[in-house]
Amino acid sequence: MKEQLEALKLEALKELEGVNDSKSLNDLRVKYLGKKGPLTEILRGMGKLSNEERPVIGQVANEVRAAIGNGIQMKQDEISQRELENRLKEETIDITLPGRKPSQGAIHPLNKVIQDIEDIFVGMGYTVEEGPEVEQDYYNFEALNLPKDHPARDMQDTFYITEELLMRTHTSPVQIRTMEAKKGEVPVKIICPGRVYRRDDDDATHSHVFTQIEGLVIDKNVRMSDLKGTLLQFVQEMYGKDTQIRLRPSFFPFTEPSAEVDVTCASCKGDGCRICKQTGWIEILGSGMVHPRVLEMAGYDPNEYSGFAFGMGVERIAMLKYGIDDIRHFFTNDLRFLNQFVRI
Ligand code: 2U9
Repeated sequence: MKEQLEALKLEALKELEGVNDSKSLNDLRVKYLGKKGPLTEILRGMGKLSNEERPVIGQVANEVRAAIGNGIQMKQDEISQRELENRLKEETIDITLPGRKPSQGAIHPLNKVIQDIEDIFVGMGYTVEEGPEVEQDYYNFEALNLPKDHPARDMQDTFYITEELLMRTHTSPVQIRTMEAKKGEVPVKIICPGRVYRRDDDDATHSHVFTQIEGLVIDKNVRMSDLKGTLLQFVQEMYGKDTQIRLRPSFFPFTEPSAEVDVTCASCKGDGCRICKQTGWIEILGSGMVHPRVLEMAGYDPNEYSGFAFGMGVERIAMLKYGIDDIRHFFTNDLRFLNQFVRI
């Protein structure tokens, strides 16, 4: 029986040499050490041995089982190590491959220009005020000296919601609301950015929705020269120190006197070109001294206080600054357009 056990050991260890994967190794374990294996069979027959033989054979059987078990364990370690190495080799990541560039967002050019204009006026001591886009007739028209029969109230020009409610046609109602809230207190020194709406057919230079920034200053002794100095400071910060302005007489119902403001053409430096229609000047602002009736309606005594106001279309300012030829580019969100402004 001892020889039988030794032979079994040799046979198992020999077969083990040829095993190279986990499944065959497990098959071998079942074959030699399993319940139906030869070793179990031999051990089961030990009862028939004499008392002298039993411990000797028992010891040999245990040694054989340990030897086969150890061999299997060593093989298992070897296979596991090899399988791990193979997996690591297959799963290696090529860190030299170039990565995918994440697309980067940016501030919309229109918002950038609004921020720039706000910064310039905040630097001059103004605060920024906002108000509703759906507005009452009183704030949009009546309080701005545009009485019921005024042509600017025409259904053709304004988006009416009801007889008394409309989409604001300018940001001036924000100034009226601010004056009302201050109850005659001075100074008023505000700019009001926001979207405004006009019934217009859209083309390269017109949009039925666009952005305005208006400004208002009210105090004692505010004069036309204050308006002119303020606007000169603004355009020189916006377009460069060598920019000049000129004021042309104009008419608005809410200002008297009123003036349109031109800047020297940055493209031709005043020589005349296609952009300034050969004049050397480009119109960018409307302005004037606040009409005494507007002051009075909002609670400011025109004999004690005066003020100036101005308004500009932000898209137009941005188009001139960046050489954009179509206002619709601001609203169509074409990435070929927007990507040009990622780093302005
Ligand atoms: C109050 C009093 C006066 C605001 C003004 C303009 C002149 C003006 C246009 C420029 C281009 C509108 O965007 S645009 O089409 N604006 O010409 N706006 S004075 O005057 C006010 C505002 C509020 C209480």
